[in-house]
Amino acid sequence: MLSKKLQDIQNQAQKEINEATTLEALYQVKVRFLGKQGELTLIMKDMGGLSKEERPAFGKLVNEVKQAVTTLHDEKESQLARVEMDKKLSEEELDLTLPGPYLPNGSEHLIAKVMNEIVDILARVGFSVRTGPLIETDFYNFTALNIPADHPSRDMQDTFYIDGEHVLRTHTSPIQIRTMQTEKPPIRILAPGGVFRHDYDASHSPHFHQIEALLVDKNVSMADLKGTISYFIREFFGKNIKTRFRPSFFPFTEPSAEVDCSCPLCQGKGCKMCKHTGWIEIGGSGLVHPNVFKAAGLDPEEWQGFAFGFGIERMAIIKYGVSDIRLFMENDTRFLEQFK
Ligand code: 2NL
Repeated sequence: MLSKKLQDIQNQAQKEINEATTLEALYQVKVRFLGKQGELTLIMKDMGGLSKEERPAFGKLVNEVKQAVTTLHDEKESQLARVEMDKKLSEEELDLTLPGPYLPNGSEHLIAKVMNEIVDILARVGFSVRTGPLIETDFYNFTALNIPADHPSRDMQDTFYIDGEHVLRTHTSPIQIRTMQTEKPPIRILAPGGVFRHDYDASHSPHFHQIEALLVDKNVSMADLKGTISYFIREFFGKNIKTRFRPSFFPFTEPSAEVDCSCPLCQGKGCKMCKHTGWIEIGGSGLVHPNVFKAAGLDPEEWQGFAFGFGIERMAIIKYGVSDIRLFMENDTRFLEQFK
């Protein structure tokens, strides 16, 4: 009786395994025959009607049937898995050429862009970049630059003092003093970077940017200075922009000259930006003062040099028509993205 039932279960299991067409259907068959409540599990508990002697042989038989059904199931399972995977591969398509999700890109800050433009132009005539600390000593920021003890730029009103000895650098000239101390002439360097002055209104920021150039060699004259700056202005603003030098005074240069360019906005005809003069002041320049050479450890009888300095914000405003210096520090992406 019981072995007839076992035979029926095996036949039924084999039939259902053969007929299963999906992995899900096959799984239901497995649960029904081989699961914890499955027919081949429960039949073991039906052995009560058998004698003690008959039980081991029947148990063995059940295990053989279980094994046979399991083998059959496993073969069918791997066959169905292959079929389903083939179906998936032929139906689903992954288009690797589709664009990815939109991620906004950052953009170079206009100050960095203008700095890089200036560096690139002067690199073509032999200048290379040096940098230095933002916190400087009184010596590098003032004394070595021939700025006297009672000079107004040393005043607490103009300079951020860290302590009696240290300041936030008010220009990038200290970089050049340090370079003259550590490198042998000839020297052709650019000193770009942030500088700090105690000054804040519509047209002044306490933190702004400068680039200075220094050349030290033998037989350097104002002609070299004028030629280099005129070349730079033509390359930076355009071939039609003229350069003009006006006598001036800086403690660290002698002679000194202010640098103007013909107004790139109105081509010199006169407009609001150049205050109807046709000219715009863009920086200062001069031949290195002998006292500066001495402070940096160079003999002014042996070496001459020229230096000049420009404000980056001012150059950017003139070239790109920026209306307000505060835009440079606000980091409003609507402003920044315009200079990609
Ligand atoms: C300006 C004026 C200038 C210099 C910077 C300099 C540096 C050394 C020696 C001599 Cl180490 N001079 N720098 C010279 C003349 C003018 O900048 O109006 N900048 C925005």
